[in-house]
Amino acid sequence: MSFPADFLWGAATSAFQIEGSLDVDGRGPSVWDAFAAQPGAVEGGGDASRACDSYRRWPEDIDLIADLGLGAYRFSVAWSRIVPEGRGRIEMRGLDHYERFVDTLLDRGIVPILTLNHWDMPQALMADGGWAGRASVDAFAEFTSAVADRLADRVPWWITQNEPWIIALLGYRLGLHAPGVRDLRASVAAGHHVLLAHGAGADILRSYPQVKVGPALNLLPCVPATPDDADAAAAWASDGYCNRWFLDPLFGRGYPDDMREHYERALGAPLDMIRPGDEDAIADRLDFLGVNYYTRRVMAAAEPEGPQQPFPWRVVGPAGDVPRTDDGNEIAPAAFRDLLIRLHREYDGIPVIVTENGGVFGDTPTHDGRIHDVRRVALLRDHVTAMGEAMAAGADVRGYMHWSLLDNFEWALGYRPRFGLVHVDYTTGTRTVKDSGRFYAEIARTGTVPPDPAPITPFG
Ligand code: IFM
Repeated sequence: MSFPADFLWGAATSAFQIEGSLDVDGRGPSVWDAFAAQPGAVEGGGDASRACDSYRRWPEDIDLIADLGLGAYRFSVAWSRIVPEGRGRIEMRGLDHYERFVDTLLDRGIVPILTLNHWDMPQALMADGGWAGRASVDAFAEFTSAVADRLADRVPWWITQNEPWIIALLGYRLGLHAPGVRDLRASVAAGHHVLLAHGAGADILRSYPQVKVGPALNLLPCVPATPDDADAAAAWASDGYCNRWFLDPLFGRGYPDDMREHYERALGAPLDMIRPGDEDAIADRLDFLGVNYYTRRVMAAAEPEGPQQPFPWRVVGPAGDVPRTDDGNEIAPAAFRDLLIRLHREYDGIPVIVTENGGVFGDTPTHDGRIHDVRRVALLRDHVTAMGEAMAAGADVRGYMHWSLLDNFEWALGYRPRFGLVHVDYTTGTRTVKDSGRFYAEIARTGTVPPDPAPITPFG
């Protein structure tokens, strides 16, 4: 199996998860600053005030990317470094920072893939309800314009929104992420405004002819737990909840009726936050689709049980002893292959960039000072192979960004889950390339998957 010569091999991070330096260069507070400060919100009580210290150590991070031979890097621009008060004043020191960063990537031959909203909305926008309020759409457009004015002449790939479903679910329905809201109606509104903001941002970005724009969706193949018709119906319904609710309007089909009915039943009210014309303002504004893939969902039919469980389905997880990451996710590369083929067939042959894929493996340095994360090597091998199979079946995949370049701040789970190709010692900030990083470097160098995990050679 060999990949096209111009295939983008890269790695991904986001600003809040790696940068630290939260009070530097005029940055304003974000919703995650406020959320992480609440007792019990983040496992281990950690916050992101230092994280990987990448706001200061970014030249070292770019050296790492270059040494790994990666051709692309997906990063995000911290919204509250650019618009500290959420509206109005633009902070030039923030723009200057990202301009230096992008120019250095380009000097090193690394293609920048820029994410605008990776969850760190300015806290000031909570006065209007954050994403649950419609004013968020205009605020996002202001942010997009400011960043585009400075960088659209040299950044080719733009991601408007990262994982709208997770923002709606964890941020506004379950309260497990910032801003910690627990309200189904607010969560539907938030998801809708995130999509509307994608539309508004895409309209701005598409006025720059060389730019390609898309959202990054975390997509979860939903499979029935048993051959029963009821479980098959639950799997399809759950697909409406996590996948089609976002895919269909983005591709000009409007919100799917089946899921709209589930929401209206659960809320006992029409979805009047979706106004006439909104679906048109979301539709057909993507040059590519960013796909974040981690695992699949195994689904069974269930009785709705009130606000905590308002829908007639539940996740039961896979039966038996399946391979799992250290956070319990099933490792399911075949579902990844099938997802990419499905997107190609059902969504107009859309070009895809795999904007995230990875897993939690807690390996740390052993006596030889190295990190032998053999399970991440296997995950990489199996998912890259699955992606190659999907491409052989016709899927138009243009790039693969492993999540993540670095171990980093994993939101409400703090620093325990390690996703990196590169280990970070959080006390000293020292970066050490893991065996998986070397293995991935070999994939990127050759455009093929080595038959066996890593011909390991000393690095650097
Ligand atoms: O760390 C996150 C990232 O910010 C969004 N996608 C999933 C990753 C792993 O949980």
